[in-house]
Amino acid sequence: MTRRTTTVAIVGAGPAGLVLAHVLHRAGVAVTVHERLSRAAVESAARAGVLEHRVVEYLRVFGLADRLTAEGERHGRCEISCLGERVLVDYGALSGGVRHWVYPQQLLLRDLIAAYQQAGGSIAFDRPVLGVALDADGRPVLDTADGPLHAEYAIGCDGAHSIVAAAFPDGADGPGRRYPYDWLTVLARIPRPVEQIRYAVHADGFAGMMPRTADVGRFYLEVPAGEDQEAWDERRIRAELHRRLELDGGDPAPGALLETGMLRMRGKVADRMRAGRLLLAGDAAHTVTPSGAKGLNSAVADAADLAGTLLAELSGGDGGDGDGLDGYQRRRLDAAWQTQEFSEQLLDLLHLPAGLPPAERGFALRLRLERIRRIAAPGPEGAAFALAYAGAGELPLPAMWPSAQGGAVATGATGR
Ligand code: RFL
Repeated sequence: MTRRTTTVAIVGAGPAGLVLAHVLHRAGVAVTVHERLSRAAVESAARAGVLEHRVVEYLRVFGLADRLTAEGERHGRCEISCLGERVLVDYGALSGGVRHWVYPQQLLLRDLIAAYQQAGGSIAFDRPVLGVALDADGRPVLDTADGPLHAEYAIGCDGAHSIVAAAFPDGADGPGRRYPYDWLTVLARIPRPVEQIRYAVHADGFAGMMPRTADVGRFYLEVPAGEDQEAWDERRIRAELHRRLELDGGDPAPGALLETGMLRMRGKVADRMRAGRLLLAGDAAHTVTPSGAKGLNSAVADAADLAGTLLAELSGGDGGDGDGLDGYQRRRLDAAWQTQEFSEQLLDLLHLPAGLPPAERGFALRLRLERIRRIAAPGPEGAAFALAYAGAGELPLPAMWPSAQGGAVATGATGR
């Protein structure tokens, strides 16, 4: 049997794996991508949908944002309601023009897969990687249904239960938090688009409404941690969304419920993203709650940094043992903690402290309203929130690609 080899073996065709594969492949690197699910399953799972400014600017450079920018919507405002007051946060203005794009994750994946194939790349769908070992030289060997695959580098873009992370000799596990609540998630038909993200801070628990497409919206309801989904029938979900979001005639009320689920609220950051020639990107290294819409964006930001760093390593010919990949790990772990901190602040704002006696809820809500007004007002706090929320700045491009803005090539440190 012939020995199967590749330079970079990517495990997982989610946002991190596909962006990384695309950039490396376009630069002429031999890449394999293994995905355990079918193409149809990958292209149909509804998850995130709010894309940061800098992520879209990065995708544009590689011609990966055409459909997104044609069909997606720009969003620069959100509303946070509390004690009957709806506070408009015009983060597009507070940030000096930085806004989100709204485009569902499954459509982005569809575009990324099509573009990768068009560029001559191929993805092994329905092909889980069953294990990863290291040979005598520390090079990864992937166990696949088609036999062993020998690689120079193996990249775990394989989500929260990463098989590549499991192969780290000293483990990758880092600190995590299980929040004292979960979010019931609802995907529903809506009669008109959600014009802006709505966060409702409410005595009975948080509720949220997020845009996805013209006729589909994403809704969230805070429920006790470990809550059984059976406890929430359609009538109860609708009634609670109406009450907590204070939906009125001007709001897109949820129509047919397309999907409901229970999101177990957790945050986690790995202790390391590199062990020799094994590397992690995206959810494989860090998971964050959807409060700040950062999961998908962080995954693409990891992929962007790793693509440039790997290309520099490969062209430097130092066999991958130089500082470059440690630099990737350092920058992206710092970024992961910044993202956790941002999302945690938002969670603190949106939820009342666990176990708060009913008599003290009014006080806690009034304090939150104070903070919401500060975020919405021009000034340092509003600007800091707006810039972090909308994802200001640039992701680093590999040295051989011109910057999206046509200015200097960015190769240095990444922001969050
Ligand atoms: P992904 O997207 O999880 O992709 C990992 C891919 O790896 C495959 N895989 C394997 N393939 C081969 N062999 C193996 N052994 C494999 N093990 C796994 C998986 O099938 C999968 O295709 O990770 P990536 O690329 O890091 O991207 C991360 C984002 O997808 C994620 O952060 C967000 O989707 C999180 N998230 C949300 N984020 C938001 O910002 N807003 C949201 O509303 C939102 N909703 C969600 C979400 C995540 C969800 N999941 C993971 C439970 C809703 C859900 C249901």
